[in-house]
Amino acid sequence: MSKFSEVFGVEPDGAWRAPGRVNLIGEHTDYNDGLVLPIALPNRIVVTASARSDGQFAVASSGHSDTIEFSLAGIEPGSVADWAAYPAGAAWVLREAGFEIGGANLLVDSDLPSGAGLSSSAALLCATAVALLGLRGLEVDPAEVARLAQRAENQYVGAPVGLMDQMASMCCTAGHALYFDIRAMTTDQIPFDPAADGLGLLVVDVKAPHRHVDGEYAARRRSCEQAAAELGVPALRSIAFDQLDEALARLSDDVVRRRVRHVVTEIRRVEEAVELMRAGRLREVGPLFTASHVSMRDDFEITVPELDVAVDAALAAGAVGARMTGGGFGGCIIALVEADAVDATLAAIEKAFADHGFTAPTSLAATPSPGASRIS
Ligand code: GAF
Repeated sequence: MSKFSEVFGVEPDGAWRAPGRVNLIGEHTDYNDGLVLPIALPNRIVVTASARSDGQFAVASSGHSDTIEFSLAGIEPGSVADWAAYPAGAAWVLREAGFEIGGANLLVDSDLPSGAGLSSSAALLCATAVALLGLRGLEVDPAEVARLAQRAENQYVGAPVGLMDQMASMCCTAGHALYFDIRAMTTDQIPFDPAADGLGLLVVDVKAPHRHVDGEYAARRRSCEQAAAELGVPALRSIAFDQLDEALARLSDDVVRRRVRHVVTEIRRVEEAVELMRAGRLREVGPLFTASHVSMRDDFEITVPELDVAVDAALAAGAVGARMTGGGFGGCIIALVEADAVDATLAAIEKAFADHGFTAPTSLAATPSPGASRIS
């Protein structure tokens, strides 16, 4: 008997998957109307589901023993807590947007580490949303599903995140990075094949405990909004790179000035990275990764010692570039390394962690993978 029929006493109608992501470059730029360049990971969340006609939801997970139940009519922000808030948030946002989703039995399964900054929250929201829509045969544009998932995370879960992670989970394609311009709401698929340049992309989970993540993320976002208001622009994207010095001179607070410098230079780095990748010069993207990390360490102040030690160790071992990826305060680093140096670079990071007395890091395969889809 399948796990699904064991838990719910019926056979599933289908299964849907949505992946996690690593962002190649463009951090904390999404909520500033900027540019991002994520790839989707092979690691994903799968939601197996059957439709119900009674307007009730039952949600179970292979990682948790309880089955959580709620009714479609009764879901309001705050009504379902803990991990089940994500599937409930997806049902809530679809109901709010007017989709007839009825009820459902949902079984969540994941090989995406949570708390590693690989966007497991967005993947769970997206996987649930595509499952609930798919059960009813409702066709919705992937970018629209991403926006709905972001709205659920902002308004139901209460996390003030931008739109990068949901777009990565919905819109990435195999073998490509997703160049997403948030202001224009346009996407472009940029071929990403490090092996073709004799390189490898190493992703390392530094296993750092997340420290004050939510509060710090919201504080960075507020600083950026405050700076945009002071500068009289709708978002920091409106400050062109060649206007940066003039804009900085108009800001009174040194911390806010550094936050702005990160965002404006980071958006420029995304443009430069994409130009280089389009020209087949991936190796030259490495120094942009490293400059991005320095900017996040010194100006945006979102790194932790484990992230800095991992980046420094990768660079000392010969990586062509390395940076933390995601929201910061823990999570993962990425390093662009010679293809035959992947293992040696990981070993150098492991040794540096042992020397510092840090928890041993783990690594992940980062093959650029497709966005959300039905799998059965
Ligand atoms: C987190 C958020 F969810 C994203 O929206 C983005 O801001 C990212 O941090 C930083 O680039 O993953």
